[in-house]
Amino acid sequence: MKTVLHTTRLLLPALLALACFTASTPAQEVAILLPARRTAATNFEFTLTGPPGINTVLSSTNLAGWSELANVTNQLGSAVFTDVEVNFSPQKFFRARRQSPPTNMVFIPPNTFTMGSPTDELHRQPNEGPQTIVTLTRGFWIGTHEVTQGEYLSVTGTNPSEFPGDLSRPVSSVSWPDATNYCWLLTRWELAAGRIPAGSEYRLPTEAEWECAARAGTTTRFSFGDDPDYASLPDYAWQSFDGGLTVHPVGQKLPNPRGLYDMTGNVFEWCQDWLGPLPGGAVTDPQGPPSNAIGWKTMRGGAFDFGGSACRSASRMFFGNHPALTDWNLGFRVVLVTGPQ
Ligand SMILES: [Ca+2]
Repeated sequence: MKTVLHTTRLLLPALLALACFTASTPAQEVAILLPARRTAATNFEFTLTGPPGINTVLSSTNLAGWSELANVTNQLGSAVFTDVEVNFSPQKFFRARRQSPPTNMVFIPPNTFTMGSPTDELHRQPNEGPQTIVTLTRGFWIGTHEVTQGEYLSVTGTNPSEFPGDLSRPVSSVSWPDATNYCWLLTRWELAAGRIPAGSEYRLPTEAEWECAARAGTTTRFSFGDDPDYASLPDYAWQSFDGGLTVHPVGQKLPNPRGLYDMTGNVFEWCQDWLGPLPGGAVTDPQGPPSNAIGWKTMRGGAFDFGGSACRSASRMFFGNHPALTDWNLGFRVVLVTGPQ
């Protein structure tokens, strides 16, 4: 956990807010609080700048005791937060503490991308359309790798994989409830250890988040191009051309442009959403349909025992969410999000 950069003092004589720096201590270059403008009788607004990540803003009335005021996700280099109770104290001090970046995760900033495949994409399936313009308004962290057997074992105390031995291989044979339970346990663990701020949550990616991360800004069949003859695919994905009938240690193939490994191949990855048609048009922060009549959840990315078509960024597969339904080629990766700002 990093330390404070700047402390801002706020004086409120006769309800006139005045902000000024009183202590500038750039001990570690992580985040800067910039004063500030009054937005209402009780509100005062700050801008936080620095690298993307999660910051905890703390406040104090005496520089001795500090309390957490808000968690702010700095998504694009700066973020704004507002203290709505600033008038309740004759003076108030603020500082920002950047949470240590999660290990083995990559930050995906808010963005707009096209989900699904065009009708002329080679080996396209009908459920990949209509193409939908998706805007994700919040950034999120996503695992660099699929969750490994070692990680799963350390959190749950079990390893259901049908391929025991090397714990650096992705866990599979996990049901959708197993995967979401892992996320819940990991969240509790990391909160208790103080490694993520209050309001943060590990969970499965939505389908839109998964495809956004997999595409990494590309519109081709794969993040490395269209690869019509699948000649380049073995450089990026364990799949039926060279996957054998087993899972492989994570991170051995080339990553996508976001630095994410095995987004194509190795094991399929559970998503949060129920299966349903893509909505088409333009949508914001889609979560999928509210339910699925026969309990299908979506999974993405292809697997060691599937052909290259299933490894395409737009390819959509599905599997039942019953606790007894598992498959040796089906695992997951996690995302980390913070609470409302
Ligand atoms: Ca995968």
